[in-house]
Amino acid sequence: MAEKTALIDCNLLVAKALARAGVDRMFGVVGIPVTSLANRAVALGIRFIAFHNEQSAGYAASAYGYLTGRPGVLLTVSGPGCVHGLAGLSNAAANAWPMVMISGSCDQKDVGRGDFQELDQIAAVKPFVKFSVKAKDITEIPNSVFTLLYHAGSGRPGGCYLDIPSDVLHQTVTESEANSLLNDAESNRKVEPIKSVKNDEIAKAISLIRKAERPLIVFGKGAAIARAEDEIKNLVEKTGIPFLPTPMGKGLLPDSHELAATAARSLAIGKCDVAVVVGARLNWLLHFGEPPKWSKDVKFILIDIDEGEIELRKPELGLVGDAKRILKVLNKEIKDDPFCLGRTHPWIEAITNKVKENVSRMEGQLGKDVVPFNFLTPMRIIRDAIVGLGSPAPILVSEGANTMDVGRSVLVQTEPRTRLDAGTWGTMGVGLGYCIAAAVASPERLVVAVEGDSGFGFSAMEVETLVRYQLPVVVIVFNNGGVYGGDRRNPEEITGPYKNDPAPTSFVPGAAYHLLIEAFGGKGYLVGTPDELKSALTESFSARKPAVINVTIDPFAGAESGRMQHKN
Ligand SMILES: Cc1ncc(C[n+]2csc(CCOP(=O)(O)OP(=O)(O)O)c2C)c(N)n1
Ligand SMILES: *[C@@H]1O[C@H](CO)[C@@H](O)[C@H](O)[C@H]1NC(C)=O
Ligand SMILES: CC(=O)N[C@H]1CO[C@H](CO)[C@@H](O)[C@@H]1O
Ligand SMILES: [Mg+2]
Repeated sequence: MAEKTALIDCNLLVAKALARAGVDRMFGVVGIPVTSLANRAVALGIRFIAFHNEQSAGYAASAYGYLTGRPGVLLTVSGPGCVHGLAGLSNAAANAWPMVMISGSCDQKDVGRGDFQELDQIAAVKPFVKFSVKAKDITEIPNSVFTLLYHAGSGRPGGCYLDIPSDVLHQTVTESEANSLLNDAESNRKVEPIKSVKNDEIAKAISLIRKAERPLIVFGKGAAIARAEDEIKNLVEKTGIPFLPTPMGKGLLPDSHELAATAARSLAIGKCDVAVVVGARLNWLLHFGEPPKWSKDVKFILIDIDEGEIELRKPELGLVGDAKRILKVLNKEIKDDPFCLGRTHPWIEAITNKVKENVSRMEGQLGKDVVPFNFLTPMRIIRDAIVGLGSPAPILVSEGANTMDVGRSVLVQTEPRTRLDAGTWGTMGVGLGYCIAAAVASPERLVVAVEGDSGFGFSAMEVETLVRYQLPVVVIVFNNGGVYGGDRRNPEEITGPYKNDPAPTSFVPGAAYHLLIEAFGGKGYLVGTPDELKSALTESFSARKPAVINVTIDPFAGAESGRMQHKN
C-alpha cells in the first residue's frame, strides 16, 4: 500500500521518462536547479558526462545524435547555461543532427522580477529549434519528453528544447500517477510516417541516369545519418558511376574505392552532366550547384528527407524521403542494362587519370620529410599510423583552417561515420566535445583528433573531461602559434598606438599544450621531428588513454585563412 502512495519528484520523473524513451547518455553541466535531475538519471542507468562548458557539452550531444541516429541529450542550468547551450542547438540545426536540450528555468511566479538566472529561454532557443515546450506542470513531463525526442529525430533532424521551471522541478506526483503518465506517453509515442516512393519518379531518375554521359553520385552526412552506405555501394557498383563524398560523407564508401572521385573533385563537379545528390545540401560546400564550379547544364537528382530542400534548390528531379529506402527501390529497379557504365568509358577514364595525377603529385609532396614541420609531413605520418590500426577504424575529429583542409585531403576514411569536422557552419571549438561524444558512442573505437591550435583552444579545458572519464582519445595539436599561423600582416598595417600588441591572429609562441593535459594526469607529448611523432603515435594509440600531442609546426607553413581566402 505504502508503495502506491509514495511520491516521486519531477527530477526523478524526467529521468524516468528519458530512460523509458531509450535515452542512455546525457551531456551537460549541472547546478541549480538541475543537479538532482542528473543524479536521478545516473541512478537509473543513464551515463551522464559532465563537462566544463555547455558549449562543448552541446556539441557533444549533437554529434552523439549524428553518430547513433538517436537524439543526443544536453542538460543545462537556466539563463547563462541555456545561452551556452545554444551553441549546441545551433550546431545541430546547421548540421541537421538530432538533439534535445533540457534546461531548468526560473520560478514561474518570479518571471519578470529579476529572478536568479532569469531568461525567456523559449524565446532564446527559437531560431535554433524545430520544436520547444515549456512544462508548466509536472504532469506534462512524460509526454513532452517523448514528443521532443520524436521531433528532433523525425524528418530533417535538428534540435528541440524542453524548459522546466524550478517550481515544476520541485513538484511531486504519486508513483502510480507517474506510472500512468509514463505509460500514456509511451503508448501515444509518435512513429515517423513512411513516405512512399513514387514509381514515376524512380522511372524518371533511371531515365536521367541512363541518358547521362558523365554521371556523378554525391553524398553527404544526410546519407550517413540515414545509414544508406550499403545502398550507395550497391548503386555505385551496379552502375559504375563515380562518387564524391562531402567532408563528413567521407567513409560511407572507402576513400580507396576505385570509383572515388575525391582526388578529381574539380573535374567531377565541373564536367558531370547528371548528379545524383544523396543527403547533401547544395549549399556553399557544394558551391550552390552553380557555375563556374558546376556546368550550367548539369541536371540534379536530389534525394533529401526534407521537401523544403527540394523546393529551395529546384532540381531537375527531387525525391523526398529516407535515403536508404529510396536507394533501395532505385537499386531494385535498375536492371543490368547496357547503360551501366563499363570501366573503359571515357568519363571514367578521365576521372581515373585525374585521380592518378592528383594522387601522384600529392604523394610526391607528402613523401618528403620537411623539418621544421609543414602541414604535410606530420599529416602523412598520422595517416600511416591510422591506416596501420586497421578495423575498427578510429573516429577522426578535425578542426582548424590549414590543419583541417590538409587533413581532409590526406587522411583516409574507410568506414561510415568516422569523420567529424567543423561542419556546415565551419565551427571552431567543436573538437573536444566531438571527441567525447565519439568515445562514448563507440567505445570499441579509438578517437583521434587532428586540430589547429586555435581550434583546440576554444574548448581545451575539456581535456580534463577526457582524463576524468579515461576516454581513449588522442588529441594532436598542430601548433603554429595562432589562427592560420604566424603574423602575416603587411608592415604598413602595423601602425597606431597598439602596434606593439601581438597580431589578432597570434597566440603565445611555444605554448606547451601537452602540459595542459598533464595538469590533470593525462599524457602529453611534445614532438618536432618525424621520429618523435611516430613514437608518440605508436605509444598513445596502443595505450588508448587520454593524450595530447603538441606538434611544432612552422608558423609560416600553409596559407592565410586556409582555403577560404576568397571569403576573408
Ligand atoms: C566559432 C568560430 N569562431 C571563429 C572562427 C574563425 N576561424 C576560422 S578558422 C579559425 C582557426 C584557425 O586556426 P587553427 O585552428 O590554429 O588552424 P591553422 O590554420 O592554424 O592550422 C578561426 C578562429 C570560426 N570558424 N568559428
Ligand atoms: C586533389 O585531391 C584532393 C583530395 O585528395 C582534393 O581535395 C582536391 O580538390 C583535388 N584537386 C582537384 C583539382 O580536383
Ligand atoms: C614547451 C615547449 O617546448 N613548447 C613547444 C611547443 O610548440 C611550439 C610552437 O610550435 C614550440 O616553439 C615550443 O618550443
Ligand atoms: Mg594554428
